[in-house]
Amino acid sequence: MSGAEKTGKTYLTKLFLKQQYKQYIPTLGYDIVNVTKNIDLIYREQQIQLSLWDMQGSEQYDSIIQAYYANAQAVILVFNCNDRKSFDKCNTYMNHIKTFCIDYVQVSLVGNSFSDEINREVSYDEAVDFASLHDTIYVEITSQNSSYATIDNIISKLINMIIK
Ligand SMILES: Nc1nc2c(ncn2[C@@H]2O[C@H](COP(=O)(O)OP(=O)(O)OP(=O)(O)O)[C@@H](O)[C@H]2O)c(=O)[nH]1
Ligand SMILES: [Mg+2]
Repeated sequence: MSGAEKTGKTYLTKLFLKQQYKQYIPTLGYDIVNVTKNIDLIYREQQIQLSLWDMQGSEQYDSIIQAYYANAQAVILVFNCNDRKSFDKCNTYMNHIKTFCIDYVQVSLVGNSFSDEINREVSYDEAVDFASLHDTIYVEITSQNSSYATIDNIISKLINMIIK
């Protein structure tokens, strides 16, 4: 889980874990969460061990964080649709992913929109274009679909792409 500050990386991680998270607590470095997950494969259900890394968005210690990309099989790159700067920073994150991750890393771009639509600073089409430029899928999370099912779907799809 990567992306700029206050884009909702910890929020989405907690949503996936079905844990409450209201007050903003900046992530320092990273938090690792290990979960067992049942995943539907074509012929059968399989249990996998998932190690989810919730990274800090702050640029402090950025160089240390980059080293951890080498271990990632998938990256969920999060920006805030109401914060243009967080979208612009995705360029840098994509460059980091290309430089430090394994070649076959799976990436999902997530636009997290938790303010009113009137405050939107990044359009859906622009985000889709950026994602396709980088051969990734784009998913938008708004207050209407901000649920366990949405984040579970994103993570399940990535796992399926890794296992394929
Ligand atoms: N309602 C709502 N609030 C959100 C959502 N995403 C984030 N927030 C709030 O926005 C603030 C920042 O969210 P975090 O998840 O801590 O952001 P972060 O990307 O982990 O930030 P860093 O750890 O500093 O990189 C918190 O107060 C969250 O409760 C969302 O989808 N819906
Ligand atoms: Mg955080």
